[in-house]
Amino acid sequence: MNKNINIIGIQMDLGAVRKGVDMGPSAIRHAGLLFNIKALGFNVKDMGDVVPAVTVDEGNPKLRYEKEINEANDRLFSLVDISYRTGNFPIILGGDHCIAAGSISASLNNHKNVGVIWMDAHGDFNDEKITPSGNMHGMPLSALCGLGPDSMVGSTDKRVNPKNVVIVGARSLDPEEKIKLKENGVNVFSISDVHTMGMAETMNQAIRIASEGTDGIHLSFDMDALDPSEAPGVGTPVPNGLTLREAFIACEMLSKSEKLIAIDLVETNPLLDEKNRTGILAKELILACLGSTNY
Ligand SMILES: [Mn+2]
Repeated sequence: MNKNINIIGIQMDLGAVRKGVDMGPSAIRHAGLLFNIKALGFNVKDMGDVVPAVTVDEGNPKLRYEKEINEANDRLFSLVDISYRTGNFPIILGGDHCIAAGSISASLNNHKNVGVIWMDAHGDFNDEKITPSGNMHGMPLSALCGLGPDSMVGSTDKRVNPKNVVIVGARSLDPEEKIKLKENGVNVFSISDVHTMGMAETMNQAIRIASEGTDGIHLSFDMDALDPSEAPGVGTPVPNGLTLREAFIACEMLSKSEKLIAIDLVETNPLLDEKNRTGILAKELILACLGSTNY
C-alpha cells in the first residue's frame, strides 16, 4: 500500500448530545499512533486538527449545529483533499461521526467511484425529515449517498452509490432508518449476521460489495461498533457489540485486501474511558488496517 501517511484530526462534538469525543484525536495520538505507524515502515506526517467554532445556539432543531458542522467539514475536506493530491494516504481522527461527510467527500473528489465500509452500532442513515433527535452524527452516510441533508456534502457534487456501502455491526437502527436503508439497497450486516456467518465471511462479502466497480474502499470505523466492555470510551455505547477479535479480523482483512484508500476512526470519548483504553484500542485497529499482524 501507499507508504506515505497523513494524520488529520477533527475536534468535533457538535453532531451529538454527549460531549467529549472532541478529545478523541488527542487520545489516539497519546496512545503512540505516529511512533507506531513509523515503526511499521511508513512515512507519517501529522497535518494537525480542524477545530470547529464553539456555540450554544443550536439553530434548526432537526439539524442541530448545522452551520458549524458544515463549516468545519469544509475545512476537513480541504485537508483530506490536499493529502490525496500530494500522494498520501489520509487517516482521519474524530470527533463524532458527522466528520465522515467531510472526509468521504474528499475521497469522492479524488476517485471515480468510492466504496464505503461503515463499522458501526448505528446506521447513520437519518436525514432532517426522519431524525428522532436532530443530531447530525446520525446522518452522514445518508448525506454521502445523496439522500440528505444535502448541506452536509456541499464540498463535492459526487455521491457514494448505496450499492457499494456496507454497514457492519449494526444493532441500533431507528424504525424509519431501517426502511430507508432497505429501500436504497444499502448492505447491512447486523451484529446477528456477524455472529451467524462469522466475521471472516462477513468481511469477505463486505470487501467484495464495496470493491465492485469502485477504485477503493474508504473505511469509516466508529468505536461503538465494539462492545462497550472492550471500548467503554465511546460517544454512544450500545450493548452486544463486536468482540476485540472480530474487530481485528475486520481490520486485518481490509489490510490484506489492499483496497483501502482512507480510514476514519471516530467517536472515541476520553471522558468515559478507562485510562485511555479505548484510545489505545483505536490506535491498534488503525495499525491492523496498515498491516500490523501478530505473526
Ligand atoms: Mn457512527
